[in-house]
Amino acid sequence: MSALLRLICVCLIILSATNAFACGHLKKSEPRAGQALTQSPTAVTIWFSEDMDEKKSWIKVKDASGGQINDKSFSQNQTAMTTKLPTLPAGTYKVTWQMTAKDCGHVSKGNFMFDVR
Ligand SMILES: [Cu+2]
Repeated sequence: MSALLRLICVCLIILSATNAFACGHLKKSEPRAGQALTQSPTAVTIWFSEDMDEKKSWIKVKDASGGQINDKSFSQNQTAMTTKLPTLPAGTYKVTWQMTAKDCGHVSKGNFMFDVR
């Protein structure tokens, strides 16, 4: 392989890795990660940096015992995922999400907690 070809090859690998990393990251959430609320939130919303593929994106909210307590629904513009919640008793809750970017199909995932006091 010539030096030039090798260089192009390395560049492509770096570019694709950077793209994968940049795709569909969480911009903000409501409640925020680690937030302690004095009242039960009515919903959890996560805003993403890109449009998502609805069929391959999801959000789950679980209580301390691991029981899932939410349904899934999406906003219209597809960069935000909102799920409605029933009235939550005091406790710690874990939000787990997966987001598949519509344009490139890259999958991002993450989780965060919030408290109701
Ligand atoms: Cu991507």
